[in-house]
Amino acid sequence: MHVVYPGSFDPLHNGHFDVIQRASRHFAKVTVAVLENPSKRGLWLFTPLERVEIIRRAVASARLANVEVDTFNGLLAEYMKQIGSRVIVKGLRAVSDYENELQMAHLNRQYGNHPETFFIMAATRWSFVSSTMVKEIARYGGDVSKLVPPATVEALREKLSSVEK
Ligand code: COD
Repeated sequence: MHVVYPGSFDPLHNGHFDVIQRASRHFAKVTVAVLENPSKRGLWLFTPLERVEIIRRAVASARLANVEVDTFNGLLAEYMKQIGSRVIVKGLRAVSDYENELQMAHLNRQYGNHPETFFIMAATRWSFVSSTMVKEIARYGGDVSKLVPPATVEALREKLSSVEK
């Protein structure tokens, strides 16, 4: 089965990467789909291509041969139809994620090729990690190397040093 794991991934952290690795063990093909649309939460730190590059590097280091990375614009369900996948994979951290994810799962089924959503429970050790917190810690000079793959550490270092210049 070909599944799609969509998200902002700004940037990739260990919670995301754990879901990618676990999905790759259970499904024949996993497409990690990076959202290009501007977010309601404001501007991205990384461009879509930079986010894709970070994920590609992490996937290559872990030798996940059945994982590919792509970008998408607009409605996820329409993108699913375009690439011919009917299953969305999402990570679920806590009850706080549930309501929003339930709403998205129901709405996604009404568009495109009516994709189903499968949930993977976040690993306990990563359930508290979010891209927002990773960016905040890194901006204040904190060490995020235990929370994100090495590709993200390097990208954050480069991006934040260029922002400071
Ligand atoms: N552990 C495990 N999983 C995690 C963790 C963690 N610590 N943190 C996040 N996740 C999961 C999230 O639950 C999500 O499934 C995925 O990882 C990506 O997370 P983010 O934060 O990078 O991405 P989101 O949640 O901002 O992505 C939202 C989408 C891009 C999926 C959504 O906005 C979307 O589909 N947009 C397209 C427009 C559309 O179709 N809208 C209508 C939807 S009904």
